[in-house]
Amino acid sequence: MVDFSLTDEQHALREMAHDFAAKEIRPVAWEFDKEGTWPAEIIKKAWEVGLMNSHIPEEYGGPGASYFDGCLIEEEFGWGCSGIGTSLAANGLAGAPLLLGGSEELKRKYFGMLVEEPKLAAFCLTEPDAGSDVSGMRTTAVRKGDKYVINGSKCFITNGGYADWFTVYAKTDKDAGHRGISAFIVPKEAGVIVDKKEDKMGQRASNTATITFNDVEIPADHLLAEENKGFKLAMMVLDRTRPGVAAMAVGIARAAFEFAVDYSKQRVQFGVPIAMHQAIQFMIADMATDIEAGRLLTWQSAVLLDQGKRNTLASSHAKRFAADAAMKVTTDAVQVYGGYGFIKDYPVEKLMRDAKIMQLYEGTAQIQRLVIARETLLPRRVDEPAAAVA
Ligand code: COS
Repeated sequence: MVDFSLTDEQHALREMAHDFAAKEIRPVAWEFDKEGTWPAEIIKKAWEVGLMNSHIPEEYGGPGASYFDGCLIEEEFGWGCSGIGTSLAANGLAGAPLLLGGSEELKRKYFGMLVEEPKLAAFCLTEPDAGSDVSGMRTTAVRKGDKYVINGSKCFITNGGYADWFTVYAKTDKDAGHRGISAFIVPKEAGVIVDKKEDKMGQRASNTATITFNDVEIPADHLLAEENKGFKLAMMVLDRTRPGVAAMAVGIARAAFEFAVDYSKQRVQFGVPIAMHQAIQFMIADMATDIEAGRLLTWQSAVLLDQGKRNTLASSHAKRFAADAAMKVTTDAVQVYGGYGFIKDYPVEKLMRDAKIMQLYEGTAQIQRLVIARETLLPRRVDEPAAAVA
C-alpha cells in the first residue's frame, strides 16, 4: 500500500521548519537579497533549534534524520528564502562524502565540528573548466609520504567564504579520466585561500566563492573512500542531495504560487478580481499541479534512499522536474502580477531570479535529462541497493 500521509513527528518537524522560515527567514529575505547580506544570525538560530546538519547520524552528535525528513525541512527553507536556505542546507552536501567515505576518526572530528558549534563546510567539485564534465578537473593531489599536496582552483563554492572545512575532489592520476579522481577533507587552516565572492542574479544571501589551493598539505588519512574512487563518490553524493534541491525548488514554487493566488484575488481588472478570468485560473491551476507533482517526485526519490535503494533515476526525475517547475511557476507568478511583477517592490521577481539556479546547480537541467536518458535506455533495477564506494 502507498501511503502519502506524514507521521505525527513529521507533521511537527514540518511545522517547526515552517515557523522558523516564517519568523526568522521571510521577514529579512527581500532585504538580504537586495544587499547580498550574509545570514550569520539565522545560521546560528537554525543550528540552535536543530534545523541544520539533519543527516549527521546520532553517533556523531547529529539528529540522524531521514532523507525524507530532510526534504520536509528544505521545502520550508525554500519557501522562506532559498538563498538563506541554501546557506543552511549546504553542510549536507559537504558532509555526504564524509558520511559515505570517511573513516571513523574523520567523521568524529569533522562532524563533531559541525554539531558542537554553528560551523560550516563546503563541497568543492566544480572548476572553471570542469562543470558538467567532472572528469575534466585539473586540481591535483600528489601523495608525498604521509601527506597529500593539493594544487588547483574551485569555483561556485557554496558557503566557500565561511567554511571551516572543505570536501575537495582532485586528480590523483591525471591519465585515468574519471577513474583518477579522489576526494579529501581539507581543513581551512591547511591554507585554503578564498579568492572571490560572486555577485549573483539570485540566491543573493548565499555565499558563492572561488577557492584556491596552493601547495596545501593535508594528512594522508584525510582521503575519503579509496584513492581514485572520488568520481563515483561524487555521483553517489549527488544522488543523495538532489532530492533536497528538488524540495527547495518546490518550496520556491509554493511561495510564488501563494503570492500569485493572493494577488489574483485582490487585483481588479475589467470590473472583477483577475482570479475570475479563466486566463489567470488556468495559470494558477498549472502552478498547483506542478507543485504537487514536483513534491511527489521529490518524496519518492528520498524514500528510495531511506529504504537503502538506488535512487539515481528518481533523483534526477525529481531535480529536473521540480527545478523546471520552479522556473515556470515563478515566471507565471510574475505574469499574474502583470507589470507590477517586474518591479522590485513586489515579491515575485526575486523568486523568479532565485528559481533560475535550481536548473543549474547540483547538475544542470540538461545533465538530469542525460542521466534520465541513460537510466531509461540502459535500465538498472531501482531495487538495487544504493551503491557502495568500491
Ligand atoms: N552512483 C554510483 N556510480 C555512478 C553513478 C551513480 N549515480 N553515476 C555514474 N557512476 C559510475 C559509473 O557506473 C561509472 O563507473 P565505472 O568507472 O565503474 O565505469 C562511472 O561512475 C562513470 O560514469 P559515467 O560514464 O556515466 O560518467 P560520465 O563522465 O559520462 O558523467 C555525468 C556522467 C555527466 C552524469 C556526471 O559527470 C555528472 O553528474 N555531471 C554533473 C556534475 C554536477 O552535478 N555538478 C554540479 C556540482 S555540485 S553543485
